[in-house]
Amino acid sequence: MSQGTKWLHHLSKLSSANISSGLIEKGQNRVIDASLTLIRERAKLKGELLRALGGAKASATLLGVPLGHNSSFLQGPAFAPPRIREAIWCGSTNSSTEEGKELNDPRVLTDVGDVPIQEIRDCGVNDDKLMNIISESVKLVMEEEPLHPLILGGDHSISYPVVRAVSEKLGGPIDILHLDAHPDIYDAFEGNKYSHASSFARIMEGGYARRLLQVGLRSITTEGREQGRRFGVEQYEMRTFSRDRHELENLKLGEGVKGVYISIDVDCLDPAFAPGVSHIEPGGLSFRDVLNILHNLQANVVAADVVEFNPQRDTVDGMTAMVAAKLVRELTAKISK
Ligand SMILES: [Mn+2]
Repeated sequence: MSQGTKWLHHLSKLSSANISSGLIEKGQNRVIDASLTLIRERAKLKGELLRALGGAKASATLLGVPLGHNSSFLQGPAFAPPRIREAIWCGSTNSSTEEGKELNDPRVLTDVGDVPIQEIRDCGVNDDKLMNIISESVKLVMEEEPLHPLILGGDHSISYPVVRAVSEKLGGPIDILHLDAHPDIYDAFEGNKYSHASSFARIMEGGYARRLLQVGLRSITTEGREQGRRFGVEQYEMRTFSRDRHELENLKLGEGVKGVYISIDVDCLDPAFAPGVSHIEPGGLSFRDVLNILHNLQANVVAADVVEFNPQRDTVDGMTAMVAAKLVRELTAKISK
């Protein structure tokens, strides 16, 4: 039983004990306010410092969203953000990206911490509200020039509230490059509209994306293909990757829209490169395939996420944490200007 389900059990006991829902809701709202205040003030401080330093048009800003309960299988991605941060700054490597950006320059990379997902859920807050809190947190980062959100997941359900916030804040749809073994486009998976397997259905229904390119697919059902056609998704499957490679390694996105969002599910990679994921799916991209796609992409990348790293399935030496961290490092290079 998950932490959240346990609480719901307590909650039904409390309501049978005649504790008013008003009392519970008031307390929840105070916790939510306090949580958003910390993110708002950290973003404000980082924004002030970067504007005082000058010279940065866009700075990648880490925001962790440690949420794992919308996964249909394992919940380990809730523990990923601190492991990814640790790996970003691991002494075994230096602080340069491949094309020479310096990560220890705060104008390139900064951090506003995590949305306290588990603490908020511990207070019995439901998923409708939780998704709004995630969106609100992303908007708080975007309020502060030159901060651009770089989200550390979490399971893939978080991409829906994040993309919604980015699109609403920019005032129009964006183009999305989505790297994943799965299309995550079920109408509702196992009855959960917020499932990590349904986030891109919510994104497309909401009109937050003009183009959605899905790359790395190799676990796709009939419904996944039908939903893809219904929403006009450009689905690139691994079985034709050798044919599509040239096109995918020379993408130009975002013309005529507000910007480009990149969502990377770590399981887009072949499990040989990234074993620490919940859904092991052989036949995936190599790490260099992903870097070629990212490095050659011509686009104004306004925000991104790295999701579905599951530390509970990683090797003992944390190999997938380093892989997720390098994805974050190279996305930082893409976002920062
Ligand atoms: Mn996936």
